[in-house]
Amino acid sequence: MIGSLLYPRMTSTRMKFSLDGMWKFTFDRDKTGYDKGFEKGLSEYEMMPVPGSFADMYSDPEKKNYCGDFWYETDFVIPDHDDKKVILRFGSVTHRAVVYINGQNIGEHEGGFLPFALDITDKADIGINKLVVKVNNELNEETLPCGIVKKCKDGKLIAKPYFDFFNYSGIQRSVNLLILPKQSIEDYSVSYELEDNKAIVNCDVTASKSESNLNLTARVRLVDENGNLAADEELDLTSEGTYNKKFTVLNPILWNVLDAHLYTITISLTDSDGNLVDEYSEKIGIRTVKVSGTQILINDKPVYLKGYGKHEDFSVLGRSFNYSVAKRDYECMKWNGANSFRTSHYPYAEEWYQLADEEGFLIIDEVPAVGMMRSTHNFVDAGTGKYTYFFETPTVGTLQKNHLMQVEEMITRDKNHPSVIAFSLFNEPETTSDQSYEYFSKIFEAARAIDPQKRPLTGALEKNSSPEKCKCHKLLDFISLNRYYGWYISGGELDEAQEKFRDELDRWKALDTGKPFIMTEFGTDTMPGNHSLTGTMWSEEYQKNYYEMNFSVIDDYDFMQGEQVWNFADFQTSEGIFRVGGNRKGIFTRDREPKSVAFLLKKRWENK
Ligand code: CKU
Repeated sequence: MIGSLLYPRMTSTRMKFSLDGMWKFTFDRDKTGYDKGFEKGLSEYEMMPVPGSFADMYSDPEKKNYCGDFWYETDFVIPDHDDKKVILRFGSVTHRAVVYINGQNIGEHEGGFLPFALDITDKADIGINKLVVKVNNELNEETLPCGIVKKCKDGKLIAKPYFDFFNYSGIQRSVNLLILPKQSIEDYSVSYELEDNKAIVNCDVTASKSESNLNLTARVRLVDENGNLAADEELDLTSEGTYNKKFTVLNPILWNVLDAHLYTITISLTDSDGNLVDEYSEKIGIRTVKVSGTQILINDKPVYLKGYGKHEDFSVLGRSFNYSVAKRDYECMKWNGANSFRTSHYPYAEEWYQLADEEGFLIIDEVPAVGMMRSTHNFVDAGTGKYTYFFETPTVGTLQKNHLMQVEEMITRDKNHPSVIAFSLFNEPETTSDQSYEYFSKIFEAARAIDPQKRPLTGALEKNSSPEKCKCHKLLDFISLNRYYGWYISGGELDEAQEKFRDELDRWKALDTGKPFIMTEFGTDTMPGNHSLTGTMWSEEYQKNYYEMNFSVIDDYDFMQGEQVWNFADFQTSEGIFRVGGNRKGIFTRDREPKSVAFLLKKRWENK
């Protein structure tokens, strides 16, 4: 059971203290941390920012590429808090954490891109406490994302990801201390149906249980962006601690694509004397998402997705969240007429979704199920027909458990964001075996059951997942294709590439899936400033020619309902002969300046 994943917020009943700052930090190369009593406090350390990705702090490659155990420590203060409970909430720790307070193990978490909250009420003292976190960033075939670790002769570990982004790790998102009422709001969800001039809102609330077991009343209040009260309803108790109400909002101001309108929702719990016990407030948007035939509908109107596959990636910051970078990214995306992005290849920091809610951006929210093909160069191998029997491995059951857990955590965390219009449950696994179908049908079934809004589910398919061989596309509500015709396939030969691309789309058409398709990846590595009148590969001209060709194909198929180019910006990867200072498929450079193709996209997207 996962604890409350509600975003940490102050309200009249809740206090929040940030633990961000410089923490003590040390690597633990020989894994002797416990022998040295590190869980009680670090005897050797340097200072490290939290949040932060340690890799980009260093000049020493051994430290930058460090793989294994490492430790963080900070002191924090718990103020006097009467009869309240104390929660420690990590935005994410990559890839796994064991947490100690004053030397005592208080909890663990697997997975590097989702939050976890630990109740430390009885495990910490009022006054100063010592918090130690043992982190590990190793990858294997049972973790999300997948990879392996190479052990060198001297015992050094090197991460070998089965994915194409740098294995940034550490405490990469904020850490907060929360002081909450003993009986508190654990979770809530909202879903919508639209009828003429009204929205039916279905609201569920879960309250935590406590020994006192007070008989609480739950209420929900909606206030629109102009400050008008749109609903004020008491919920019905459905079982101990769970409440529900379906109510109507008349003349709702709908949240829409690039036209965001938000309501403030306030959930409250009161006792039998009418005293406020807990209150939680945030912004939501009323809108529906459906797939109908080959169209994706927002508020029953078709939408064409224009935008990007992204990464959380920036120089020095690595994968840690920064408001200024996020603001800049939205400005770049709006500048060239994008309306959407996919959180390739993991759930991003929660603030990305809050900004999208405010901007009217559409997000395909992806779980970190990437690298489900046994290859450290699967971006190259994918096009070749190479097959690695990934889902035929006996340990796949453990991977599946992890996968299910992270799907549950992601949907629980992100379900109320109007910007989240779909969940992507995988990126480019091997999908041609019966085993892969069996594996993924469970994942899709679970996701469908968890999401209160029953949003469309998808997954990004690579080239081997052809219309003839892919066993998993039937699980998807819309089909997402990652295709590199003109780069990994027929690179430099755009005529041949075009033929092959058209041939594949014709074969999908012949299959008559009846579903919408979107391109979730297509692109070319491009060195900014590298120009070529003959349009050779890696030049800015080639990137433009490539996209022009791809667009001419996409435009000929009605079932194509979106295009998300790869990638928004250049990003850091593992080093290798295929990468020049990282992946260069950005439409923008890593410092967010446009390559020439950005203007081509602007022209197209502003008119599409
Ligand atoms: C991208 C088989 C293609 C995989 N796709 C995944 C993505 O993470 C990579 O960065 C390809 C690329 O640029 O190669």
